[in-house]
Amino acid sequence: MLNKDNLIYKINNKTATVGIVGLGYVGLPLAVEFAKGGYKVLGFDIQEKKVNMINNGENYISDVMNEELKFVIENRRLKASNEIKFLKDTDVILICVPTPLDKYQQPDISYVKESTESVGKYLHEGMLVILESTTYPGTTEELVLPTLEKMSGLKCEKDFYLAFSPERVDPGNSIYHTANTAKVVGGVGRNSTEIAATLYRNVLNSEIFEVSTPRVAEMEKILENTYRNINIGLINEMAVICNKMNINIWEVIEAAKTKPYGFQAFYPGPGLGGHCIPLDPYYLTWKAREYDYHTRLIETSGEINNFMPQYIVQRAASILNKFNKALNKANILILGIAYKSDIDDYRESPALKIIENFQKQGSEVEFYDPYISSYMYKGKEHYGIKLTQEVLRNADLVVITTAHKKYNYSFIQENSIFIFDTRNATKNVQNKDNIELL
Ligand code: SAJ
Repeated sequence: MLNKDNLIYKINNKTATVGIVGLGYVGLPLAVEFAKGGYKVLGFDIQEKKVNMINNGENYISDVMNEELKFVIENRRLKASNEIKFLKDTDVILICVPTPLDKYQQPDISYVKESTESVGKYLHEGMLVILESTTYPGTTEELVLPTLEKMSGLKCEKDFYLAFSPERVDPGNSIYHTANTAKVVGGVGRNSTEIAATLYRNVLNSEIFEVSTPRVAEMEKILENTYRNINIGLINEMAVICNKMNINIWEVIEAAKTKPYGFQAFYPGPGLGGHCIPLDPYYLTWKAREYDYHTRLIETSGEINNFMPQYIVQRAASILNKFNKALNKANILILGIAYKSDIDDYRESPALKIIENFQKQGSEVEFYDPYISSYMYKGKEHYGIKLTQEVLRNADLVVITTAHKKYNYSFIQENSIFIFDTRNATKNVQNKDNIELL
């Protein structure tokens, strides 16, 4: 077991060089953690702009502390490159590339495939490879393993080691981050699991939970995010029903939360954003077809969540009706582009679809988001405006789509004709006469 003992030795005495492929919201925090933990880290990203920013100590991920990035760069613990050949100087490689869906809601596994092929080119004896990207159960053993063996001529579990360990980055979460969130690890064999677990135990101060195979680890990640997707779909459906029955869904949730067991609160909203929750379940839907199984619950939840942006505009239309106004030519002010509060990420944000739906009805739409001054949507750049008393007073309807803490909700309430609050963001505002909740 020379390779295994040798690699464990290098991991434990921190002489192993760690390679991170993909320096996004998962890869960069991981690179900084390993560098802080005393490892030499080589980060790879295809985007030269990111590579240059990192090497200049310029941070672009809000979950990474600026001074920590500067420290590891200045102390030469971390170096970024867009030259994949640097992988030959590594002992451990973590693949943290995107796993999006294509326009048919089918998994786009091309980033995983391409990065695996790049790793295969430089794979040498005694290396450990870990895939962290959320993906369908079976990816590691059916795609990554054969590609690495074929390209290198090496044998897994003998010459090199391979595991899957799902990332658990919750963008904007001030309590849980890379270093203190439990990590699940599933190796292709006992040796791979042991080595991968040893690696994470050397740098994270959280539980490292070992499972028997990569597909268990792949499936548990899909379960985590499908659980959220389904429960958000449920609460969105409850919100629609409660509105019809003139029941305040937000009060219902607060009441349900008094149950100390067996209930976790989810909240309705304008739709499902982000690059994980709306997408990951469809990796399972796609794979399940291979087993002649149709994931009805996932698809139904998706239909409900995808309906919400349209529903928001329907509700806005009925509010405007009360003022004898139509959507057509109405001035609509959207507060919030980000897919969730207090972050600057608008991937899959429902606000983008809501704006498009309003515009299709002839509304004049402006937006203000303290974190996002402009956004790209369907090839066009959309620019926000400054939030002033005049802008608020000119809006026939203000729609709160993201509950950023930075908004001054009293100022907004005092200066708006009417507000449709899809996030219960105005819960602490005293005067609610001109506010309607989702
Ligand atoms: N949302 C609701 N109601 C809720 C919760 C969320 O409408 O009760 C919406 C949010 O506004 C947002 C979307 O769902 O548009 C997704 O929000 P999220 O916080 O569930 O998802 P992400 O993508 O920001 O981060 C998640 C992580 N979130 C949490 O665990 C709280 C976690 O599921 C994963 O670690 C991460 O995605 C990932 O990378 O999979």
